[in-house]
Amino acid sequence: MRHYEGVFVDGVWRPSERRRELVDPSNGRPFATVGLGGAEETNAAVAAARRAFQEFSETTVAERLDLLNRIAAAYEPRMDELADMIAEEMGSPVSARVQVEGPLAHFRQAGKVLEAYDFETRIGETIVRREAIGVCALISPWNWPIQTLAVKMAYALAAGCTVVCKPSEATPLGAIVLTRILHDAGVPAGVVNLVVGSGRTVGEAMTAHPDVDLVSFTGSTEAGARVGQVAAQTIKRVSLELGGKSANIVLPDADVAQAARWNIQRCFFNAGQSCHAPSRLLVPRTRMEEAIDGILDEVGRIRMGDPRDPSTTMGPMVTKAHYDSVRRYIRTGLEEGATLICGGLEPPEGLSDGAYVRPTVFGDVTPDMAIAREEIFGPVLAVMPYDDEDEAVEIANESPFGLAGYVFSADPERGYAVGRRLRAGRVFYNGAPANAASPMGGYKQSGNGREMGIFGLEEYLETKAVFGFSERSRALPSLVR
Ligand code: TXE
Repeated sequence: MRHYEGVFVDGVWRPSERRRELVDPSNGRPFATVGLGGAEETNAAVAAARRAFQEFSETTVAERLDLLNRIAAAYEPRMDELADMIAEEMGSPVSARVQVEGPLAHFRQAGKVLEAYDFETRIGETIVRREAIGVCALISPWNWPIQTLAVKMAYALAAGCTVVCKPSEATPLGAIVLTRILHDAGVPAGVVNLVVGSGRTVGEAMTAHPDVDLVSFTGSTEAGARVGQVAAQTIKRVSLELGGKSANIVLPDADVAQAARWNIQRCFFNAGQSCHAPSRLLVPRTRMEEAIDGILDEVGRIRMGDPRDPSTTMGPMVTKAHYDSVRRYIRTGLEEGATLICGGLEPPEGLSDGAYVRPTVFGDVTPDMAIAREEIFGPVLAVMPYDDEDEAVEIANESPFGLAGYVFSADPERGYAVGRRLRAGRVFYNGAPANAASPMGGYKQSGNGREMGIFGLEEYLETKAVFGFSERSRALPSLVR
């Protein structure tokens, strides 16, 4: 069994007595252990980040840009290794290349944003400066184990912040390798620190720490609410990217079967373990048959199996506990009286050792059902009929979440008009891809703040107004550039 150290402070890996066993979800077998940190290691990591902050926050844009470029160059050749690691620790198939290609795109994009960003602007005789906020705690989940952390790291470093990272204790290996890559790329000691540990101990110790200026958290709404409460004691800035129950409204003028096929691909990507998953498909009541044809056709193309096999398109759930939770929702859907279109509780053939759940689609789902309201975070889709556009928008917005929305229509004007009415942070028209420069974040209980692009950089910046410098009197060299 391999062993990994999980505590990296001030440029040094620290051995730890406490260990956690990591289990391969495709076969239930333990394959590695990881060293865990606690409150003491968290304090040491925050202290190292604080010491490093003064110098790092005064680096020039050109220096930080060079650093981001070196990180991207060091990361790129490691992508195959990282894809294998994600397959092993969380079960996302190696064919899901975006899990490892996304982080590269985000390191590069953060560099582009940094290069073009104006850290000083003017309001009359006032100079408005944007400065690095300070020491940041970056807390990430298991479902996109590298990307979620890489995005936070990229923009925090671009801003000139120093960081203490805590990946999910269920999937820490990607973060450990990422930290090694950053170290190899020349990130100075103390600028990036890592403490693997539980949310309750390490996560809360970071959040409560008076020397941490910002917490950027991605995870469940429950844990996000707790982060907000704990952080309030020290008035730190909190950026939250939380759960979703996103609706896809297929308008009557769309190719309904095609939209339903796309929905299956998108919703069941990463076995449904993505916060943006379109897990509610809203179809005109009179067009339901076309939708079901498209759904069954596309579900038939899914290849479940070993995530290391390049032909696999769907792997297991991340852990046995999560597998149990997803299956509880399937049972609830059956008890609530939804119609099972495909899937269900039966384990997929030949895969009973792993945490595999059949791709499951429920029809005749009504807005009051738990499977329509709660985030399941597995391969379970709720198909909901509607009678007119207003009703579709109402159903879509009738959710405590507001992360993403999807609209399919042959008419861009109509699609845009519906998109404007959705209470969600991102709206995708006709299945358009997102781009790395656009903001990501949610309305309502899907979170606070935005990641990525200019908006993502600004999360890590404080704003200072400096009065008394007219255009002419100011011959000061910029402190930033
Ligand atoms: O998440 P947690 P879990 C949703 C999804 C999933 C459910 C539970 O519905 O089924 O959450 O997953 C850290 N202070 N999402 O239990 O606990 C934790 O250690 C500080 C959606 O795995 O939220 C980990 O690093 N940190 C989501 C991270 O939070 C705390 C992605 C996420 O774990 C903490 C993941 C605390 N009090 C789950 N408690 C998305 N937005 O995509 C936990 N953590």
